[in-house]
Amino acid sequence: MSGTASQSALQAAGPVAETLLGVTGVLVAGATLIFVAVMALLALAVRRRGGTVNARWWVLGGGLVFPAVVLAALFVYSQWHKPPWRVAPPRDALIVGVTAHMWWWEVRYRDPATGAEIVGANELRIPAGRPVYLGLSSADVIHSFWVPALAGKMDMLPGRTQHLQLQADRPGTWRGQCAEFCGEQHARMALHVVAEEPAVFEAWLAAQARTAASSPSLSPSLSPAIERGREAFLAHRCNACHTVRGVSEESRLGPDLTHVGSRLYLGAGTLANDNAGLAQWVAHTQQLKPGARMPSSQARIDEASLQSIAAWLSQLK
Ligand code: HEC
Ligand SMILES: [Cu+2]
Repeated sequence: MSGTASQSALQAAGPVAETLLGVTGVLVAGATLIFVAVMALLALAVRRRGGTVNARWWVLGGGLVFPAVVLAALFVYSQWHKPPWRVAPPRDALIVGVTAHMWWWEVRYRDPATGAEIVGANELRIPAGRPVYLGLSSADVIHSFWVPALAGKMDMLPGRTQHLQLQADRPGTWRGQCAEFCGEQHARMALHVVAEEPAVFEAWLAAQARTAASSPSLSPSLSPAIERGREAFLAHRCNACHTVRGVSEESRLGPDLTHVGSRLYLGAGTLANDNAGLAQWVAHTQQLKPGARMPSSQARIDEASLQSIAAWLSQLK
């Protein structure tokens, strides 16, 4: 799937992005027309020999009346075609909270059944065809939310909640990227939006609401190798920064790992999520994403424990 997720505002995949694309088209076409007209007048003026022009008419007409008319028309047009920037969410919208961290995204849903919070990271799953209303904030510096194919751009500010509406018309995967320089790993702060048929999305959300599938009370039949992974995770204090619901106390310094195995990528788009990727990430965090706020474990954790941690994490679907 990597590499196929579009990150282009020119391939709009939902009504909000289509509106923005339409406005952009009108602005670019208008600016091109005016530019060509001015260049044509310039060419005429350069070639012209002698004669007089009514300077007053040109200055008033071209410098005042024309821009005033064009800008007024554009103002009315852009107000008419504004994306939905409302304070309250539309009635049928799915509401999701997204908090930016240096350099990853925390994503929060409400369990429709219980009202409990469901926390994920770096991936926004949404139902196709339904508006999604985002509450955007930051845990540290200023970041910016931008998934060009689905919506406009919105800054994410510490201590403040901003809103953005987005919608995908069809199932698919799109890539987004932090759009405000936020430090060393700003470039490796990608977010993937996965839109699914509403029924598939509901089933996914219900699965995310459950605690870790490998909680011993839920599945006593874990293979010993995977069970060792859970023990090593706790023994090496990974839970000081990571929540795995049903396994350890809550901590929000790093991404929630309760269902880490169900995500496409690790480290906010840094590498594909599979068994090998997980082992690599945990061993060589600082080589893969220098400065990321997680230590490399290569020197502290023996190879067998690393492999079992990776095996345990990857089956947390
Ligand atoms: C000091 C806090 C801290 C500790 C300790 C820590 N991590 Fe992390 N971890 C983080 C942060 C922060 C990130 C996000 C890094 C980024 O993408 O910039 C992260 C990311 C991850 C990810 C990728 C999650 C995703 O969805 O992208 C995995 C998997 C992970 N850590 C596993 C572990 C394991 C296993 C251990 C123990 C060996 C561990 N971590 C110890 C802070 C920590
Ligand atoms: Cu950034």
